[in-house]
Amino acid sequence: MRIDVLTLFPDLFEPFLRTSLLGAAREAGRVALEVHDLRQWTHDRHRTVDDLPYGGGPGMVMKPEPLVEAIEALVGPKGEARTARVILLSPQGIPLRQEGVRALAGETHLLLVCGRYEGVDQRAVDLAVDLELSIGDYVLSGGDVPAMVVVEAVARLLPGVLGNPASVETESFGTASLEGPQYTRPAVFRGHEVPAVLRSGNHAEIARWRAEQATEWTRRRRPDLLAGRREER
Ligand code: JCQ
Repeated sequence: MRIDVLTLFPDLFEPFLRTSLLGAAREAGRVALEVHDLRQWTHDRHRTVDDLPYGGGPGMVMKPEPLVEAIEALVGPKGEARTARVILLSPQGIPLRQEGVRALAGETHLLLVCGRYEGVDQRAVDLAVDLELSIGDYVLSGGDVPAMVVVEAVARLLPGVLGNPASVETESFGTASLEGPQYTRPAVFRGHEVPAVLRSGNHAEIARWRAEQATEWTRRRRPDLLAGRREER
């Protein structure tokens, strides 16, 4: 799989892409990741990427020309023939869930576009973007951190990227519920014991206890995840 990122802050991605999971995935040839500076596609002396909003209001809006030129240079014009999925990270996007991450991991090529300022000229979105995604109902100052979230969530599902693929199967949202509590040594820490069942060696009992805990945590903390309900909020 290939993932390109288009950003005003390419330096933000360097240490992230060198981290263990992604660094190893890249070296093993599981994923080709490239970061592109949007200012490469400006033509003026000041390398301008933003301008005042029509109709007034606070802040700035990203100009359409550098964005559309960059996207078309990297993956071609929007339409049937384009094989890459162009994704804008934005609070106005559709919420990203694990099922969406799985769908993205099945694509061959993603281009993640990182917006800044108050947003992107709508014509650039209409002309060049396939999909707007949100990583949650809060506002950040740019799409860079959301793009890293997408890269990490997708990359760890690619075949051969995780050392231990079983964890992909059993983890939360693979099962539509939260995981319960986890413990490691020591058996007693500051007077708090690890639940005896986990030290019993009875694997059927352990599996049953873990399933109960998972359901209980989900009911208490994320009732929206239960009963297969997926409500608008
Ligand atoms: C993504 N949840 C929050 C901020 C404008 C496209 O225009 C903008 C993009 C951003 C960055 O994204 C987020 C976000 N998911 O803040 C402002």
